[in-house]
Amino acid sequence: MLNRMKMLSWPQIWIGCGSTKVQVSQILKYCNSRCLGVVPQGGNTGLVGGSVPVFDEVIVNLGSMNKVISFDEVSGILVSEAGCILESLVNFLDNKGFIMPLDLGAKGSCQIGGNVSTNAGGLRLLRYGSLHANVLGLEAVLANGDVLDMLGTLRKDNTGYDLKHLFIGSEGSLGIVTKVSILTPPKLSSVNVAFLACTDYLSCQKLFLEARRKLGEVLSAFEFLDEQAMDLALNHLEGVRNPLPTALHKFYVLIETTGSDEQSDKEKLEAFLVHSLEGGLISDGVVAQDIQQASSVWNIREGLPEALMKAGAVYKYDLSIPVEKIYDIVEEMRNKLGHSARVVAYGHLGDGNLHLNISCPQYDDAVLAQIEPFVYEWTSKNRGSISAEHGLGLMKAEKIFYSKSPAAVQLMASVKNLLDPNHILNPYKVLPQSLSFP
Ligand code: FAD
Ligand code: 2HG
Ligand code: ZN
Repeated sequence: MLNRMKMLSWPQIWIGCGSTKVQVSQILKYCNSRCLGVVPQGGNTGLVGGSVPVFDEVIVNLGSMNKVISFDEVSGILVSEAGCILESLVNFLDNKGFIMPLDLGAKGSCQIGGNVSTNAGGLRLLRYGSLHANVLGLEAVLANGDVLDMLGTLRKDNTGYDLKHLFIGSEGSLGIVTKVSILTPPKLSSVNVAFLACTDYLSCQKLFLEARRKLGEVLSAFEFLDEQAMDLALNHLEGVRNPLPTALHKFYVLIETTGSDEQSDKEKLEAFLVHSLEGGLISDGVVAQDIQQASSVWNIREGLPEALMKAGAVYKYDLSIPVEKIYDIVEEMRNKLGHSARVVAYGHLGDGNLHLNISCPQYDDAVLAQIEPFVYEWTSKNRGSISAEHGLGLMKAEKIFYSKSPAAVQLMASVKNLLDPNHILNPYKVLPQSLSFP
């Protein structure tokens, strides 16, 4: 179906300064008329190979479409071009007294268009919800070059099907997102970060329940890492030190609260910590005393993907699992693999999202055969998702049936066919090649 171009290197189109949807439209019209594959690309930080070409597709990078279009200081609604780097939007909003509703370790490189296209989760989803809740509108260019203006800025609009949701999380397979309108929360003055140790996973789980009960509306993040993850951070990240250095604990939990009343937020957190210590849920802990200490605690958690990359080869899994079962798969995997690989677990415990990483000195088919399909079958059997927040991209496209029914996948294929009948947009990604397209 696709025309292969005889090229020695990938054709890349950097949407240049002052570029517009019209140029994106012209590129897609041209490629569509010649059945040339196109890879939409943002900051290229995706973890499933969605933003990289497989053969000779044209790369359309949105990096230079990086302007803020408008910001409403009353409603907190931000409208920007898709190529804005997440961190630059964070800085823009900081000056206005607002924050982005999402935050992730890749914020210095990823783009808001990439975030929307992957429906990125990250470190604040627990508090502010997913991008399906915060994106109010978007503009997308379809495969045939048509510009679809859905750039609404309304919180409520029930007129017909809400088509923007098709583009949130479809990983560039249905259109190129060129503009985004997003609801941003006000920046609150009191932020507290605690780093705690637990002796077993059940305590982490109970601690989460207690945190929801006792910290209520101020709870803004609940992240966890295990002993192996901490060990990796200490060995591979520069300038990282253990805030609880007396011993290596089995589990660590990072809790952040964000509120508007410094004294009452602090008191709430302290009461929660005393209660958790007395109840035996935590065995040790510290509360960051200033912004430097808070960011050094966050650096441990956010630095884990980098620590893994430095440690050698890594097999990465991003699983949604009911919170009470999250650590079962980690232990089963450790039993299976023995000493042949290192099983490292961390993630957004508050969202039921485990990042299961299996680290080895080099890639090894024998190790992989022990991991897959076991990890997918286990997740499917426990009604989890084989991709909680990273998407399917190229690496997981064939695994979709572990999490979606054949009927649902077939309907996805029909939608793809309708919007991109020549299948030029991000070929080989998201949907399995085995699929029969109507
Ligand atoms: P890219 O990697 O360039 O692209 C990702 C996908 O979106 C591709 O399929 C691409 O074709 C498509 N795409 C990009 N831009 C557009 C566009 N304008 N229109 C249409 N399609 C487009 N992810 C999380 O969910 N939570 C995390 O906490 C998190 N932390 C991370 C930490 C690190 C250190 C790293 C390296 C990655 C992390 N990620 C995380 C993964 C990644 O950063 C996110 O998926 C991010 O949203 C990708 O944005 P990007 O601009 O880099 O997109
Ligand atoms: C995170 O939460 C990212 O740090 C990356 O989603 C997860 O490295 C990973 O597996
Ligand atoms: Zn994550």
